[in-house]
Amino acid sequence: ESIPPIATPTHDVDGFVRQYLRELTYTQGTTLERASLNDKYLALARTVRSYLMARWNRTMTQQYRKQSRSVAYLSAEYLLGRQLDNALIASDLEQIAAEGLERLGLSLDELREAEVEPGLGNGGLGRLAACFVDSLATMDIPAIGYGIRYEYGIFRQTFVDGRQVEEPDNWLDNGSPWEIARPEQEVAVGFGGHTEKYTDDDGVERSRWVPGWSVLAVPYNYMVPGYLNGRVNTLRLWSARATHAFDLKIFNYGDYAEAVRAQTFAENISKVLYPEDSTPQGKELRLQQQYFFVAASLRDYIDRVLEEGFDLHRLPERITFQLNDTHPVIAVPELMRILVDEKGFGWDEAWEVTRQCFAYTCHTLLPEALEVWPVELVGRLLPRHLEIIYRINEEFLGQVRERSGGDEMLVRRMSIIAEHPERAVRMAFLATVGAAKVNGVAELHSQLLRDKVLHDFAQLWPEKFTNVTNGVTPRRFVRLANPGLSALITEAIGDGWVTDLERLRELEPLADDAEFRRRFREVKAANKDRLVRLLAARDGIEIDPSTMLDVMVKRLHEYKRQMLKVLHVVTLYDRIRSGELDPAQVVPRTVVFGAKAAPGYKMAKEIIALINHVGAVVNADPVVSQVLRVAFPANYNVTVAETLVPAADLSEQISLAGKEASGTGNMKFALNGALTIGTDDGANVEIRQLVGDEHFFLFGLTEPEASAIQEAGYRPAAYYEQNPGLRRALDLVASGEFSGGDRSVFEPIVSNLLYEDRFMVLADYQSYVEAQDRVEGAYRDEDAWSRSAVLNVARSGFFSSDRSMRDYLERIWHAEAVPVEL
Ligand code: 26V
Repeated sequence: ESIPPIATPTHDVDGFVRQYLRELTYTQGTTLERASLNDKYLALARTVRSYLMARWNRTMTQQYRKQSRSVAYLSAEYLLGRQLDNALIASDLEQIAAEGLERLGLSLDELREAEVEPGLGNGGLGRLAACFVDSLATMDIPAIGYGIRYEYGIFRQTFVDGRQVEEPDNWLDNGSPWEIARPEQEVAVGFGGHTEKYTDDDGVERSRWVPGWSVLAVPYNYMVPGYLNGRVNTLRLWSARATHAFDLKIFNYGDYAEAVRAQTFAENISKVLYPEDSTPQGKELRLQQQYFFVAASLRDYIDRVLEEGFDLHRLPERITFQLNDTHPVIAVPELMRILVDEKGFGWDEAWEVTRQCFAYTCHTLLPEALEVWPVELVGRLLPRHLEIIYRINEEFLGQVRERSGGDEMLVRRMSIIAEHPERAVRMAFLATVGAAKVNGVAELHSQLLRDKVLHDFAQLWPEKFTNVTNGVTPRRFVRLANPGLSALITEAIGDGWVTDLERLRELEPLADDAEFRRRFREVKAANKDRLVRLLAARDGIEIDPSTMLDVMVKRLHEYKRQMLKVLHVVTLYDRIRSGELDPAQVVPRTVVFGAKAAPGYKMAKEIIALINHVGAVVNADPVVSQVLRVAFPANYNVTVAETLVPAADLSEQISLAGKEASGTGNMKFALNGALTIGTDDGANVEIRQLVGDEHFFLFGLTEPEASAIQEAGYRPAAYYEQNPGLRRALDLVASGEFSGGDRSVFEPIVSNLLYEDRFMVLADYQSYVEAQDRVEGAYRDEDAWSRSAVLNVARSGFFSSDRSMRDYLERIWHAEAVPVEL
């Protein structure tokens, strides 16, 4: 007898209400009268999830049946943002949910606010991974994301006396309706122990690893719904559990405390996201995390294809493992170990397969951000992997010697093992050797990788290197974040742009339509009002929506140069106070900062304190505050970005040229009609090329100019001595003006700028201030400004992550869309 399929709830208000009450009653176990806000939110999340469940099941069944070529994205970070809103638009339920809830006396907007976003990433790299999985699902590409289910995501930031204080992010505390645990699919991951040689039954010498301890990796599946299509891909995040042997054996000996200690030790592995992008090395737990999720993911994927009877010699025909930076690079020796030690492959055939299965994306240019792991640590934690890395290196360096006629300097430079300051594995080199393709994340970045960071490798294998410029998902960052602009665009050109963002070009003629510009300004004004309400309710910050909104949001790093923005604010303050500027002549502006500093990054934390202190003085000044205010809401995250970005007039992208690999915030702002003030860095270069010089405020040194000055010997104090405006601004900071008269508070910042200034803030100061003066002039002509803003929107379609995915598919993955019927 066949069992009738369980029907998805009907796609109408009645069906929605019925399902909602079912969830509230039977899953949440409560009633409308008694339900807490969290109960109501959880029932809503599960209701929306139930509409997507059939798609998810169909996607998985089909993937199993068709065995299509697919992509596995390996990333230690996914900065997902709230799930409910995205699930609502993907399933076309926004309207129905709003009406259904209203019928029950509930408010969709209120329930949305109850969701704590999963902040399983630090910044751009993690958010990029989230955009990519969204695009893959929307484009019907068979893909799986693998990562770590951190129990605590990126810390919650608060300010005490203007200084950053970190609080734990308990995002799982109120329940997690978006995940499904699959404990029966757990896999064991070994660590430590030793390796041994033995002779197998055929008389062949082999090696094997005997781990000293192990932990279990339990998978949790998250839905990744495509936008209005039938596909729901999977994001599979691993959580660490102690093996049963681990705790029980000790427990049975009667040592309860020791049993708990062992359990805690094992489970620490997925406890917390590392926010320490200031010190990438030296964290043993971090290497454990990396191997933990990579080993579980490879095992998971390989077991699945083996179940089909698939021949692992053909693995590259089925899959590309995309390495999101070096964090998952230990996958290269892990796949070698599986093939050689476990599956009996010969070394050469295993290497052939491995090399073709991986591709590597590099996300940085800063030398100190390139991961290296001490050989001592790798040998202790992963002894077999270290042997394999040595052999990979040996064979690779043999090739280098042969090709270079024994150039030993070159051999040392290219070695996967660094000798100084300690013996360490250079993960970016291992990735480059082990991958079929290596890409940077914007044109300039990819070029600098070829010319500088990985120059020797690009000489050896020019065809291996390629570029894929980053992108952002238009679903979350336009359709969802900016409903007003979305409606205006759709009214003008139809709704095809949401999945085909180049169609925004059709808006170009409307930039010359006065009525369209007026409506565009209306949308911007409404978005500012929305931001005013958010900041008032969330932070008790008051801002004036009639002012120019000048926004700098991103992680706090010296190379991103929040300091330059502060010096501009101080300069405006000084010019107005000294009478040089008549406040009546100044375009009123609100400068908004959002930034978290790595907890151990001292200078970054000092800069946060400075921003807050300068803000307090500026905002308290009766004259200056008429035209200049600073707002620094704490705990900037994806949710805040969704309200902040659509409200912005001016986007600050002011890193020192050659330091920001790409940036992705820059793209979000342009797509939402902010104009950019920026350097010739990262994807700014491509944004400016596309929107046109007249609609972009360029300033600062170019990368070659900055490099040349550095090589000639950069002396920041010279700029201070020669530039009166700069001198006054820095003197003001040094004088204690912003620290209650205490000159010692910001002395380290001032000294650093005068005597080191690694990121050339002083060299770019004058150019920046002049560009800001141009911004003022331009903003005074409201109508011309909106014309530029509309053109920014119309010409930024290139920055859709759908386009990034097409580039990866063409240049690296070679997978095809496999539609899943709705
Ligand atoms: C940066 C730094 C800078 C200070 C010293 C230590 C350190 C360590 C790591 C990093 C960045 C790590 C990789 C990363 O997050 N890259 C970002 O990736 C984004 C997505 O491709 C890209 O848009 C950003 O430009 C890039 O910084």
